[in-house]
Amino acid sequence: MIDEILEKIKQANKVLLITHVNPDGDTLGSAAAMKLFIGDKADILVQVKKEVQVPEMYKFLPALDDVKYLDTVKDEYDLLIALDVASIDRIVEFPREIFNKCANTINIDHHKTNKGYAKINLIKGGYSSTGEVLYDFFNDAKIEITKEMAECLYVAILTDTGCFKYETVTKDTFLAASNLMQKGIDTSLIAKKCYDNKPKSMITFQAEIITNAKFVFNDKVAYAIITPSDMKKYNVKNEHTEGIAETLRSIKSVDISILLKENEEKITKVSLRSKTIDLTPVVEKFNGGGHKMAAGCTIRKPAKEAIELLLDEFAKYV
Ligand SMILES: [Mn+2]
Repeated sequence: MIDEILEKIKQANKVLLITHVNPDGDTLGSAAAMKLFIGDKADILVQVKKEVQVPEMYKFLPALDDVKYLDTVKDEYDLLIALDVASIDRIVEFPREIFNKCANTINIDHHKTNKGYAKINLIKGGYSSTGEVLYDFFNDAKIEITKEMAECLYVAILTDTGCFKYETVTKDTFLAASNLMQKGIDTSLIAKKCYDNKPKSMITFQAEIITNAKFVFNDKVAYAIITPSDMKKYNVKNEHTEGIAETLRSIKSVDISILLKENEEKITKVSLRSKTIDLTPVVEKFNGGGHKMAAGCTIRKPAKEAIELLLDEFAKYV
């Protein structure tokens, strides 16, 4: 499999590295590391319009200063590589179209729910992050990980493990982090850039959303709803909702936290977090995916109706 992937990369004239919708540190860090390895013939696709830009907190990553956006990407690639993209639904519109018709597609991921939608699928279900999958890939392929690549992989692992907190973390994850640190990266500075670098409006916005959260099933389940008017009131971007579900889960009594984001079309994007309950059977009912304790789905109903459907499901568990 590794040789096959290397061969495809070598043969390709132009490579598109696809990150998932609502890009996070894992998908962006993994794509950036891959771009640094492949070089000039590779472009990274960030699935937002150009005016929205790469999430501010990840702009410091090497290789993310010049990326393609949904409105600037063209059909000019003979190899597409999806990184950290759990299902084909996490690629939208035009890029999904070109992905489906391209003869050479690769899917590198760590989601257990990934069904292997590409021609070549390197999926290590249960790994901490796609960053760790790539770390193994580079080592197995005897590709030297440079300091810049190490920074990207470290951000991928750090952010996808909630700072090495989640149960997906193994001794190999720490070993990978340790080896990446030996490349000379400043892990303390990276953590500050990822976590202590938020705009004031993000925190005041989140404070209001959290204040209005609801608690049900004896405070075991917490949920918060965000509407387009909330977003406008604080003038925040999509990425500024990151962390709300985790904050609600950090409450002692809460096992499951749910963040519902309703858009202008009354479609609701749902992010779920749990402490002990496996979320995957529930999100799969709504065609979503993810991990046991961090998953998501999209429900084509207003948030108030979506939460009723979800609570009906969780009534069976809590
Ligand atoms: Mn990931």
